[in-house]
Order: sequence, then C-alpha cells, then structure tokens
Amino acid sequence: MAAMMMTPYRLNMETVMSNGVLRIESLRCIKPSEEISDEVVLKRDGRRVWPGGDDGMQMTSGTEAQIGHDILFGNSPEAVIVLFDQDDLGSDDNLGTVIVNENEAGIGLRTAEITTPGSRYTLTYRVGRIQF
Ligand SMILES: [Ca+2]
Ligand SMILES: [Ca+2]
Repeated sequence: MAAMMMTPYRLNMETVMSNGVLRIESLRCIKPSEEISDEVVLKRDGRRVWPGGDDGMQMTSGTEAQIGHDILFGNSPEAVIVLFDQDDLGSDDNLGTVIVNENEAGIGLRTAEITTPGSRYTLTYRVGRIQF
C-alpha cells in the first residue's frame, strides 16, 4: 500500500475572522441635539446598523430605545459605531463615536457616553464570542 501524503495545512492569518460579536442593547437620550427631538441613526463604517428602514428613531430627552442588534467584528478587532441625527435638509449631524474593542468580551454590560457640546446619549452594549 502506498503511504498517504498529508498536505500540510497552512493557516493564512489574513483570512482568520474574529469570533467577537457586539450586541448593542439600548440607547438612552439624555439630551437631544435639537430642541425637541433627534432622529437617531447608528452606523458602522458608513452603513446603517439601526434602525431599519429609512427614517431615524425619534428620541426626546429621557427616552430609551431597546435595540438588541448584533454586529460581528469580522476582520477588525474594533467596531466603530457612530451616532447621527438625521436631518431632512443638509447632511446628518454626527453626534459622536463609540469604539468598542473585541477585548471587552465577557465582562458584561458596558455603557459609553456619546456627547457633543449640545447633546448627550448613553449607549449600553456587551461583547461576546460566538462558539459552535
Ligand atoms: Ca440636526
Ligand atoms: Ca434631526
């Protein structure tokens, strides 16, 4: 019998995807950037994460939105989440950024303040890992 040749398996580090997942739990509006309410949108890398559809989520002072949206880290150790106030006229207003690191996995609920001189929001999230 011929000996079987084993093909060495080479791990290509560039294609190894992270198993980290960011769960965005909720967003609380402490102070909207506009007088009454903002039309809030969360984006990652310029792409809308929440809410679905074309409209922003209307948020006034004291309101909290339950989000429950999961985002895979993919091939980056960081997830950069940007909060916008959607406007009909002109471009949307950037209300701040949260940078979540995959290393935050397993330490439970986290909060991040997202502020500008005229607005204040709190994002609640957690980081986990997908296991099969
Ligand atoms: Ca605005
Ligand atoms: Ca607006």
